[in-house]
Amino acid sequence: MSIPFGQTRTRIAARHALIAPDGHVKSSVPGITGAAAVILVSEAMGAKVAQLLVTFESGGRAALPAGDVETAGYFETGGGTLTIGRAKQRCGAGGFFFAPAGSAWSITAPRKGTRVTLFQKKFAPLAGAPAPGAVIGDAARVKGEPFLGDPDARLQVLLPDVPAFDLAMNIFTYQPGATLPFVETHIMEHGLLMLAGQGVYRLEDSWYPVAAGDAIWMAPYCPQWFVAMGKAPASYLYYKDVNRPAL
Ligand code: UGY
Ligand code: MN
Repeated sequence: MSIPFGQTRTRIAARHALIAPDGHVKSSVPGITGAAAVILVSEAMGAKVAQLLVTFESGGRAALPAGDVETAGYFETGGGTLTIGRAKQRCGAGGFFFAPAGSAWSITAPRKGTRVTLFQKKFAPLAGAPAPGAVIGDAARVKGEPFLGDPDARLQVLLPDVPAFDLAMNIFTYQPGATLPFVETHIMEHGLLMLAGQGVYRLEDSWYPVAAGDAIWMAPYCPQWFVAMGKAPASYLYYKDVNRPAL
């Protein structure tokens, strides 16, 4: 959509960012072909995580080599064949995966228009903990638990919350009017994609209207709060770094 007079809801601040879809620009990403890849969050804005939105054409592919980077991915729409090391599985919308550092992975034979979000970070090993294994799953099979006792704000934890994993990928779904129960301020960083619905996100001392398709970055200690608005539930996919010592 073209917006007159150079307006956008996008806002890039030092400690948080809101990236609205109207400003998306494709990047050439090594290993990703036949697809539009938009790097929504990266080290270039001060983040320690990268968040990519990849929209595949038919015949497109993503084939990433083994290295010190780990990847958590989520199929927002469409589907494709996911391979992580020796594991291979067809994923549809709602499919998710974790490819550990040291494992090559690929998405092949995607349906045209398949949208996949990738969160990538350098793996932080933990002495005494095993290396995390590959995960392939379906969000439809992960129960949403009430968040801090609120049945109208439900959290799906997609990856194992054990010391081996230094990142989490979750889906938060709010009924209209439901909120984060307080303004969170924490050491964990977030990358986030609005999947459905709309609401208002507080980031530091600014309040932003947000809707499906918007991406958000929250630096460590960025005060954050959300209220779902409108007549349909709002949900977002998000990343956070977890399970590592403070120093
Ligand atoms: O897991 C979280 O920190 C989550 N409650 N934060 C958020 O939704 N902004
Ligand atoms: Mn949080």
